[in-house]
Amino acid sequence: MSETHNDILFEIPHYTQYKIVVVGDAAVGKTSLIKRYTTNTFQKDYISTLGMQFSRYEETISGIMVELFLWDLAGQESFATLRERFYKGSSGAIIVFSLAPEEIETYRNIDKWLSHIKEACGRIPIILFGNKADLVDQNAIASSPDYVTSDVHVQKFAQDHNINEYLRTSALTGQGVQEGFQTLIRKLYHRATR
Ligand code: G3D
Ligand code: MG
Repeated sequence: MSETHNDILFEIPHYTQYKIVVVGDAAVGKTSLIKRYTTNTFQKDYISTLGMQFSRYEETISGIMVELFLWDLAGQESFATLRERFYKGSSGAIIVFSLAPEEIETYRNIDKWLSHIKEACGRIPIILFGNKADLVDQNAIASSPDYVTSDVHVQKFAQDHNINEYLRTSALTGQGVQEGFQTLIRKLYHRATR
């Protein structure tokens, strides 16, 4: 019986490190999304963040060892000095807004977050999360153009603003969270190795 030994010719996994900033208005779910991604649990009673916080997280994606530093802010982003420190060295960004109808202004404020990112980091990959998708009729926003945050409008907005991708997410159910973060990480990796 012959056996091939190809299985021992594995490639040593590449190691890489990224800082990712997660931005968006207060209470859209930034901290919950980071928690969901890094621990896969939704904690209702998370310890609220003061100033900036970051989580360090390691994982292997497609054979690549990735060390992630996920940063988010707790409402004091108006201080320019803090902002500079917060954004410094970011490889990529996630902008979060809330799909909840009463939080529609969080969608209108994306422009502000985009300009902060551009100012501090230039052009880096950006993914847009429409969070709290569990609170809306997703069939309606996916199929009908009648809502401000209908997929068709948000996707157009994303395209017009050089945002790489838009996903509906929920930190509560986990919908889109894994996919969203990993889409960004893959984008960063391919960008770095091009
Ligand atoms: P922030 O870090 O952007 O400020 P948080 O936001 O993660 O602190 O979340 C703000 C509130 O929204 C929290 O509620 C949290 O439980 C809730 N939340 C976050 N993500 C989701 C989601 O996907 N779906 C739903 N239904 N709620 C979400 P509380 O009541 O603790 O203030
Ligand atoms: Mg927070």
